[in-house]
Amino acid sequence: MAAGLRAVMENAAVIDAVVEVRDARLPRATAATGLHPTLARKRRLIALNREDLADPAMTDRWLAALGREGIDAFATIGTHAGSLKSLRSALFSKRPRDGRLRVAVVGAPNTGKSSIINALGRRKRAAAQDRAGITRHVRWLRLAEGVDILDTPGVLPPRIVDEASAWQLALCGCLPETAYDPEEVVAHFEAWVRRNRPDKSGEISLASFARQHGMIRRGGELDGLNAARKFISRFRAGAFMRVTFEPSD
Ligand SMILES: Nc1nc2c(ncn2[C@@H]2O[C@H](COP(=O)(O)OP(=O)(O)OP(=O)(O)O)[C@@H](O)[C@H]2O)c(=O)[nH]1
Ligand SMILES: [Mg+2]
Repeated sequence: MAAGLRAVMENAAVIDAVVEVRDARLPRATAATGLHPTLARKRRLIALNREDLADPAMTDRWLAALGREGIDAFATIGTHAGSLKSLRSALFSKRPRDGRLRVAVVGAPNTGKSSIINALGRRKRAAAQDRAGITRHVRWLRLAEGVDILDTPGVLPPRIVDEASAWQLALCGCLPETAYDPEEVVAHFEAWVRRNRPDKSGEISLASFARQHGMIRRGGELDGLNAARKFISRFRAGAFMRVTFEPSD
């Protein structure tokens, strides 16, 4: 088990709340499953992170759907501390009057967990302290009086919920690079856009992307692999469109 998840699990008994970081474009496939049974019973707050890259109307629907389930959910941009204000206040409001609230962050790979911890902990980082009494090598960042956050997030495997999950997780950066073929991923995305976003299908073409970027081998053949890699990295930077692959209903 990865060190971060081990730290979270080992501290399960003293953790009061869990912030589950999901990718707002794939809120189902990046849901944290397989949580320690002790952690599964804790207060849960969900951050739909990378909301800047997701379809805003779909994010609103997700927030409403999670709200109907009684879950505190927030749309966040892990790299912008300002976007974490509501999440931060929700954590503070859960702080027990006579004690402290200890928070752990968990989520699928690359969903923005570390960014969120850093952004939440920024101002109080100097006050971070080791608590050898709880678990060695684990640091708690003091967010404010009474609220501490475990500085190592727990990484949980994403879920392949349907056939499309694998390429969508790959495209969004939640699978290791060795786990997918970039050209196949882009081909799936092109087909998805043709079906679901015909308005954009003219813009989403690996062949024209490769040509635009001069990714052509001697002999005129497209350098598909390198073009697909570059395309994926441009997608992740939000160059093409805001998109949510999984609807809330
Ligand atoms: N556009 C955008 N980028 C983000 C957001 N949050 C984080 N990032 C970027 O996404 C990348 C991954 O963020 P991390 O915070 O390292 O993600 P993580 O979940 O800790 O990743 P692992 O530890 O590898 O599982 C970084 O390049 C961040 O700058 C966001 O809300 N929007
Ligand atoms: Mg991290």
